[in-house]
Amino acid sequence: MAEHAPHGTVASQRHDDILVLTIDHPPVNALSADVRRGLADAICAAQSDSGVRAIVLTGAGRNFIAGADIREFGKSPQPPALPDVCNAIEASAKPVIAALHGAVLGGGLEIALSAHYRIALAGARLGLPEVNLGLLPGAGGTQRTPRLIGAAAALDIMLSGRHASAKEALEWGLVDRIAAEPEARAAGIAYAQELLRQGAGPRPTRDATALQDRAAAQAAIDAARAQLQSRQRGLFSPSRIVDAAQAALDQPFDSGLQTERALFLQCLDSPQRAALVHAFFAERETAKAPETRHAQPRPLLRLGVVGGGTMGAGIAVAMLDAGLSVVMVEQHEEALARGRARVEQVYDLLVAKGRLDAAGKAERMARYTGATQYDALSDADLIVEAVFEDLDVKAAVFAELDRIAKPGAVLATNTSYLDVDRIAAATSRPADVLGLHFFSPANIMKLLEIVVAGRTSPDAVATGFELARRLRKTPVRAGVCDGFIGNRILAVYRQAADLMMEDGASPYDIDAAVRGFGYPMGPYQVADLAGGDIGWATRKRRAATRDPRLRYVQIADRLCERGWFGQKTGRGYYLYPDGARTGTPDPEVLAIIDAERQRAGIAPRPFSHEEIMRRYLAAMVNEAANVLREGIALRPLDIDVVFLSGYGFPRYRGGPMHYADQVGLARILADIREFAPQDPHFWQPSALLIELVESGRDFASLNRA
Ligand code: 3H9
Repeated sequence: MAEHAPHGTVASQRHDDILVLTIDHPPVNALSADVRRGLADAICAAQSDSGVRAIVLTGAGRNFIAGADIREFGKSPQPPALPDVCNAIEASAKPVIAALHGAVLGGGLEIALSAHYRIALAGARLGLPEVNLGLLPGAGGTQRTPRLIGAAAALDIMLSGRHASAKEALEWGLVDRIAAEPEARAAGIAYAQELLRQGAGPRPTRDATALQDRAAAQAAIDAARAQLQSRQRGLFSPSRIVDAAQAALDQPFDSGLQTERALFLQCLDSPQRAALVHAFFAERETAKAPETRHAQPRPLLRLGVVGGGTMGAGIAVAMLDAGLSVVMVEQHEEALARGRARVEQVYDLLVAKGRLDAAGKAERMARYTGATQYDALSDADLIVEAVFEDLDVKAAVFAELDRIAKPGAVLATNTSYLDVDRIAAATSRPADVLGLHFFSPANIMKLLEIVVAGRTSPDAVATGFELARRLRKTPVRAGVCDGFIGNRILAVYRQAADLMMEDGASPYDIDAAVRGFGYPMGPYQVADLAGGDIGWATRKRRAATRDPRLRYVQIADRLCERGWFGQKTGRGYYLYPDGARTGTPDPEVLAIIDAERQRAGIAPRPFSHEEIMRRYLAAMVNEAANVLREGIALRPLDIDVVFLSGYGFPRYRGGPMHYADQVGLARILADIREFAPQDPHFWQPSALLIELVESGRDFASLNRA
């Protein structure tokens, strides 16, 4: 066995007549310029080394290669380009074997496809996730994949961006075999030795023949194109992916590569690519709150949930799914039985859909315990209270928790609005208290606002982030205020929508404009889905303390007074005849709105979709700037992640702060000043927005600060 001098991030090592090239570029072996150069040099050198008969490519650490280095996008490109490295690998006169483990993604899979043979460990995950970043596979992936596995499977993997298992990859023919060995390097060497014994030579993927049935391939491409409109609404790169697949069918390999390059560069330059890459890094950045750098999380073995309602049950399911043990406490047996039934219902549905088997359900339920006494929580490491949203009720629960919880237990309140400092004050240990704002359904929604109160200790905060990591949630640190980051900003842009509705826009126009921007639903569809009664109760509770200078739009109250709470009552802003899930516009609602306008003395005026969105987003961005200025959110990217993962903001626009930077903060400020004369109290520009515009800065500059 001979050691060669390592090529920077690519180490070469001889194993008899096999050259093993190991990409060693933590954390994920991304294909940065150094790695590309190292690979290209080593492949080139191997060609003239008479002692080398075969080459094995493998990755050090947990992954083969996670793809191109995303941090290089938007910077000036450094040679060699990845497509050239791939071509050099494929052109090798000596057989190249890719030995795959962990993540084999994007450019990483494209490297593997340029090799002549592929062997994968059983746990490898293979994918072309470029679409999630607004891109297409740009190093031959769109040309080699269909030639190797056919157009239908190639389009599936390229358009979904999903990670396929080694087993699925084998079925498709994306890999040649699954290794018996536990380690990729050894598996690669053994496979190379076997190939050499058989006298196997290079087998370029460009010559693969899975597109030979042209009619079948064309049918798959046509079907994918037909689905673009419904499945990939508003996105730029999916249609380019289909174009590239068409080129794979129509053009010789080398011109197909050129077409792919041109399409890739279009995607690379698109604002969607910039927004999606921003979202990718922002989601990783939010997990790094100051407390997580300096404090250690406390142990998290036994968890408790107080309350078996929709939220409590959803939180329990999220914990059980993460392999944790949960004790649920309810006031009495009946309520507890309902809580348990809610948990079971979730699993029964999954079993019915074939996504979970009976054993999986039993295994989860075995970690669930119910109790009607708080004492059952005495050895819990972390307890989440999820009872009725009322300060007094919650304070009473916390007084009980204070009595029974063991020293050091983290006490969390799942509240969407309430003052966590006051809840903490109900205990003798406010340092252990924090807010964990889950979103409904709690076992599905990714966002978790971690609300840090005035006296919460850093290690309690770190424990909240650790819980989020275990539950696979996207955590965002928030400070205490009414509604924290998300709901506080939501209240303001919802108010902007209500004002427009009273001034002349119909709820259907507003919803259509918001959907047109890329949201899955408009605000009135969301209201109907959530149920109008909850908001109505809150409004009644707050009536006495409402700022009299703010215009109060009463339309929602008129609907609620009629018992029109949305989908669950068959009508709200929309009609839902016979339990329909999609609503139809309701002329009676329009008549009620008209009557309200008359009562308020407003002559309705028309609103274009463009104006609706300008107002909706200006209100959102302005309040977000206030939230930042007050330190409720630490950075603009935290706000972006809240809206992307919890409020349906279109991901390809990067979140409200990224979007505002794209539009230009000066323009947003000008909009607010233009709207202000009609409603000066509502449209008050945030001091931070003014400051940024005057100093020529953007929100992104605060992410770097
Ligand atoms: C592409 O390949 C284009 C080509 O077709 C054509 C080119 C011409 N680059 O997620 P984690 C960082 S496009 C740079 O927390 P996990 C990440 O930011 C690419 N950095 O770990 C984080 O840094 P930090 C197609 C990257 O174990 C750290 O690594 N590929 C990249 O939960 C750990 O990441 C993809 O889209 C990268 N490519 O998950 C795959 N990837 O510690 C993107 C990660 O400073 N990556 N980082 O915060 C992933 O999906 C996940 O990171 C992965 C690991 C599954 C690999």
